[in-house]
Amino acid sequence: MNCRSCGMPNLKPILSLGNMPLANGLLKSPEEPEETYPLDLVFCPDCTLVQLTGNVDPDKMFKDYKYYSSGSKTMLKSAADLVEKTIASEGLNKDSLVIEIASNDGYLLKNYVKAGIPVLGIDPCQKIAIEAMNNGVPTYIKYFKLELAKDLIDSGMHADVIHANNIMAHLPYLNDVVEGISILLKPNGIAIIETPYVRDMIDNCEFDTIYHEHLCYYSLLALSMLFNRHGLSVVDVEHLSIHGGSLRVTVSHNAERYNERVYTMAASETFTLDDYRYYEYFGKRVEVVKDDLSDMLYGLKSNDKHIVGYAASAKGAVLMNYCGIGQYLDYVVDSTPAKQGLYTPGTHLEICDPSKLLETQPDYALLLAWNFADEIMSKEQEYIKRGGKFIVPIPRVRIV
Ligand code: DWN
Repeated sequence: MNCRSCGMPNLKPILSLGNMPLANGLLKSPEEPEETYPLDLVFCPDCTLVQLTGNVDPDKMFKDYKYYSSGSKTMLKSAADLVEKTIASEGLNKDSLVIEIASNDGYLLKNYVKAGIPVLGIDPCQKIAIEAMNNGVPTYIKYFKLELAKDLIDSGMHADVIHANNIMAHLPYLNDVVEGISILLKPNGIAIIETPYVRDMIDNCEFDTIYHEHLCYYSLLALSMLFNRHGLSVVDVEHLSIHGGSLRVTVSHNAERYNERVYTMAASETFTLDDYRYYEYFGKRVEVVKDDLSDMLYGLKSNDKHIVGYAASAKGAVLMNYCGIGQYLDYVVDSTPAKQGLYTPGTHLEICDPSKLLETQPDYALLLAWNFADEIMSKEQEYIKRGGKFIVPIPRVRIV
């Protein structure tokens, strides 16, 4: 296999998680047959892109997607703040156009609609796109590709702003999408890309964010080389805490918009994230988390404690399957109506409404969406008051 970004053939192994079911492949019944696929992470020494070796058919993962971005107040607030900042910085108005790739349920674009700014959402999942249209966000039910970008241009569209939140990691045809962004953007337009940051994944041992949807794991250097290849410059960068640590990069054809923060972060990545040795021992640290977590849950179960999973997240599926801890959990709770009544991939645990937590009052809740720990624990004060405790697995296993 060659690098997904630069095409070079020198990929080096980082970590193999073995054969895994699809992390969002929720089952209608525990008996439903499910496919597993290899999950192998490699590093490209030529462009520093960390990536998976194999591809799974995108339709299997995204056509019946059950992840609603509006499911988290943290996400909604982050999106609203970004829109407010962008309207001001770009001087957007009724003659502008904002496009979002993987616009989900309209969680971000609805803020532009409220401000009277024309938008277009693009998302391949019909059910979620209908939710967006009900939010007043016009949405094309398609995958964003170069071909679609050309059709939009032929119909007279050029974008002042393109948003791409948590999608750059998911693309098997990287260069095709970035070329589409490049031709669709106005000369002084900007694309704002948010994607989990590979430095946080490695430093905080966030191995559960490695799953088949996430084909690529970006450093600023890798993103810069990818966008430069298509005539776009990274002109600004922010390091966000969302989703366990993300980069928000701004790219433009107009390199004069350059912010010194880009140089500072790129310098901090040199001789670290561009060096294979930085990734070489990640696997060994993952084994420590795996052993600590399974030892802790085994010990609690041996003392007749009851433990449940909190959040039927994609990362939770990887954590439970890789650490072999599904056997210690009674069930999983999740606030997403579309997930309730289904079963977790690989571990086949029933997904229930969070109200079940107070009904059965388990001794422990393993936080499978640890990136939303504050939001979730603030919601479950009653469970905690009654003596319930949360186990947070990443970056190190601890009871809070
Ligand atoms: O890239 C992706 C990341 C950004 O989000 C997608 N591939 C899929 C998804 O991954 P994930 O499922 O690991 O993401 P989350 O956002 O950590 O999972 C949140 C889950 O937690 C949802 O199923 C909803 C649930 N939840 C809950 O039950 N109660 C979330 C909150 C905030 C809550 O209060």
